[in-house]
Amino acid sequence: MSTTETGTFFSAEEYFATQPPPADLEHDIQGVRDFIARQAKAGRNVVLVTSGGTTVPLELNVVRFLDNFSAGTRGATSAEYFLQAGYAVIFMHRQFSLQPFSRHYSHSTNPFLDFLEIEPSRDGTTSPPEICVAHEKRADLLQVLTAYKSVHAAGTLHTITFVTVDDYLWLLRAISKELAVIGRKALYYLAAAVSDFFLPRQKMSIHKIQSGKGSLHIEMDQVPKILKPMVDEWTPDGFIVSFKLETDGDLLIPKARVALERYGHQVVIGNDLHRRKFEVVFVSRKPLPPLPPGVKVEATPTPAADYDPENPPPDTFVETWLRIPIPPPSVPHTTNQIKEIEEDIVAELVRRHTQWMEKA
Ligand code: PAZ
Repeated sequence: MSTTETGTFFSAEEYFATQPPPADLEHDIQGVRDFIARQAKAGRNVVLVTSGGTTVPLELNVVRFLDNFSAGTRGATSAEYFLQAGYAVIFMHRQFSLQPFSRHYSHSTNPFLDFLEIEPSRDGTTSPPEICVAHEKRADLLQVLTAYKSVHAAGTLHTITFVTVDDYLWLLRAISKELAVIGRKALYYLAAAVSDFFLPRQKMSIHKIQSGKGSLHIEMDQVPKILKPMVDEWTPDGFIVSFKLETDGDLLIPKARVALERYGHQVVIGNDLHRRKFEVVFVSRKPLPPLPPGVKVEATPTPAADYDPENPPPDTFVETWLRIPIPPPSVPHTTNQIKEIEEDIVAELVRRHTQWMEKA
């Protein structure tokens, strides 16, 4: 652990040595292990989709916590498209955030009860009234229900939940290590909004923080950058896609490049908070030119002495923008007929992952 003028920095190792795991970790991971074994036997690729926001509790007996805006739309929607593409999905999501299939009937945008109608009993007296699905809702519901039932029958979706940033990090490490057994067939789609700051257990108040002493000052530490050990140690052969959210669009590409350079994973998908449903940018390293026949690379080349990873040369990277038309406000977003950008994101990733496996 290093303490500087700007705060305390935990390495991933120090973090896991000092912050306790979630109580059900062993049990949850056994479920994941069994799921992966079944999918490996069936020869399927497996994607870990993380989705929704993490919380940062402020007290051990937690009353208050820091949260973020993510509803889990990106993750839940993408999971459906991965399933459609033949992947098995481990869906690791914030408790009570959106989930594949049921997301179409979220209580706030498309309440389930609005789908149902009461039909008076047919003979008018003896039998109770019947419940049926409103006629205009049937086509959409049938489509969602058919996909949902077939995924259940195939056993290709495994769901696991987190609440705090601690839960998230412990689960991510454990699942990555499990998925490492299928090597390049594992894809990681890290769409969850993970807090950059946390309050270590050792600094937390046991009981509810009391008011009456004026303003509240809490100093949080930085969450360790876990992509580095994920790439280097936990799952070195996996195809790892991280997301970067910014509110200043000009920062998207530079920050994505720095992340790729620092952590060495395969793709960063940049998205602007207000445009994320219609526009994303894929940032990746340019493929290296093919080596002459017979030449082998023995080790990763050492970077030049003046190389600054915080400021990598721009010609190392390639950016691909994906855009879909913005639907007019008159179109209700509760119908399945609207184009979702996740369809194109997933199609592009499946293409890249397939190439990556073929190269092996
Ligand atoms: O959950 P949602 O669909 O509302 O939002 C998705 C998102 C913006 C959280 C995701 O696309 C993303 O960028 N996740 C990473 C956020 C980050 O930079 O930590």
